[in-house]
Amino acid sequence: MKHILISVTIALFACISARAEENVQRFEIKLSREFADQIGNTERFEPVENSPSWSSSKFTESVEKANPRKSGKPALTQALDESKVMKIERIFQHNPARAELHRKYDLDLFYYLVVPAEQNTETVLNTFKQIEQIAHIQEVVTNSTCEVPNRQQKAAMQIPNDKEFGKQWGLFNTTHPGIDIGTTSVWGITHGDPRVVVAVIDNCVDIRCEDLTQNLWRNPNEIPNNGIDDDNNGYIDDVLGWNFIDKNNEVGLFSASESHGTHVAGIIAAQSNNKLGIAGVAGGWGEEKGVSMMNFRAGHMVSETETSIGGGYEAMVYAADNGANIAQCSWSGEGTSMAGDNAVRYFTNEANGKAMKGGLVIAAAGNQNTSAMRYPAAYENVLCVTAIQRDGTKSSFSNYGSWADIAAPGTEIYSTLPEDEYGNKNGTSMACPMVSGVAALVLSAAFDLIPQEEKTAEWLTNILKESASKLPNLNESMGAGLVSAQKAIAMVIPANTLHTTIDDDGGVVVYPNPVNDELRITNYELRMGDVVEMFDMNGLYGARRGVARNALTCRQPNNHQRFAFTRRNIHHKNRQSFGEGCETVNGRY
Ligand SMILES: [Ca+2]
Ligand SMILES: [Ca+2]
Ligand SMILES: [Ca+2]
Repeated sequence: MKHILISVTIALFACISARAEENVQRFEIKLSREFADQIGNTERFEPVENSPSWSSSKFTESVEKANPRKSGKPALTQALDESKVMKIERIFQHNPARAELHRKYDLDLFYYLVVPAEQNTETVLNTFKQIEQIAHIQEVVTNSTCEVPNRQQKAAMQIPNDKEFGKQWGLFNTTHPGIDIGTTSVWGITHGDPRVVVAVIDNCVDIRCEDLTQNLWRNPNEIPNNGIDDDNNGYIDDVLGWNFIDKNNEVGLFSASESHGTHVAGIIAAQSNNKLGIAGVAGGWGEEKGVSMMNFRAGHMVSETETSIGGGYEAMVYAADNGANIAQCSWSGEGTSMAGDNAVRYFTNEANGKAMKGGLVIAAAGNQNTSAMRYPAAYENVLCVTAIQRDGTKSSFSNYGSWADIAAPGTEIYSTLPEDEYGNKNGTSMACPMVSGVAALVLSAAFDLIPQEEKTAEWLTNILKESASKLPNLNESMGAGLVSAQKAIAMVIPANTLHTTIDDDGGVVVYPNPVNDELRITNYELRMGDVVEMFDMNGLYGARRGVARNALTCRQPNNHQRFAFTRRNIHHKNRQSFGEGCETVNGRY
């Protein structure tokens, strides 16, 4: 029973809702199509005022019309009265602009049934299973964030400055080279495109954080604060996202202790290279914007160690309707929900962002150290993310199993916290946004390169899984391997689009780095002392690290020529001018 109570999310104020709804239990119901068409698009139903009965309520009057009362109450009215149902409320808000699509996925059929806690759960389930207008009923499943409580978090907080990047082993691992997601290898190609929208479906995000403000999504067709739903999407004044807990447009920080979403958001798109705090995986570069983050209040704290995501699937449908292509879900629950399953299919097929056809739901595997499936991660078409630690082994808490797709750093992950703080967190919650960030980088690199129709959830999933790095101490139950931005981007930008040019000093510039093990320059007239520069991890840190990182070797076409792989800042402002002599380079993987 406890897990039903804490999933409750509907009330005027979040802080009140957790308390006010402790005395209710909630069910997910799916109406029959015929009945739903009779009652129309109404968002919410309640019993007749000043009466405990549903007789003659708007919800039941259409039943009566269809099945005229012979004697006594119609069965549905009787069931509602017997179970003392307090409220019936749509799960997925009516969206006039996409109503037909919502109908195709049955999203208009799902409602919450709110019942007093003292009602017997089994009796309620059995009662409504007999009602012909109710096609499906189940208890509401609780989804909680996948963060492992970190008792030392406060001690780990540090005042941010540019040097904090050194703490982001997940992006650049100095103690175990190669056990990271390889973003530094690709930031010269893309650091995130603002046309790619990632929905950060989480408790809340401190949108005032200095390192986060630049990359926030804004609804381009909604005029703020005029009380009008300008873009006709069903939500009034939804400029920065939506609050599915309080049902209003207020997103942002609600309490400094609700730090989960802020930490997740920073991992994906904290502003990179701004001399401040941390770098996001797809957080732009200085004043160049990274991917756009759509924000929600989709959950709230229920105890110091538990945050319930009660509005996760509602936010997923909003994200699908308003331009997102990635649904980033660092939360999970142990049961399936029919409404949730439909929401996932809707996002996968119908998300209307421009970066791909449909979208990809990316979800945390959960932190129970078990192979028992968690959702949404275990739904079909959802990319399930497990967590590893700095040495390339499984994080002790990470779930695993045949349903796992890919691994990412999830232990001691440094990111943004509310009110411009920074600190470590642990969990598959932290691994998941690493993968969402890399997925967003892939979509950014592919935005103008590959037709939208070809870029499906399956396409993106295959790229991420096929390019993942196999780690010796990670077995298949953790997924295909460690997510690799470097190898994923290489699959999008094939070797024959490599560019070479001669820079001011006469060195040959190869861009991007095409090789894992060998670079062979075949028919290029090189001069004595020519320098080959690699735009890669070796480019950013080559001087310090040498070129051994990717086992990079060079076969010299002529003994008289000297090759060197030297340090060069990968973010080269003039890279657009590189374009000649592609055929002179053979990169081999
Ligand atoms: Ca709107
Ligand atoms: Ca408006
Ligand atoms: Ca930063």
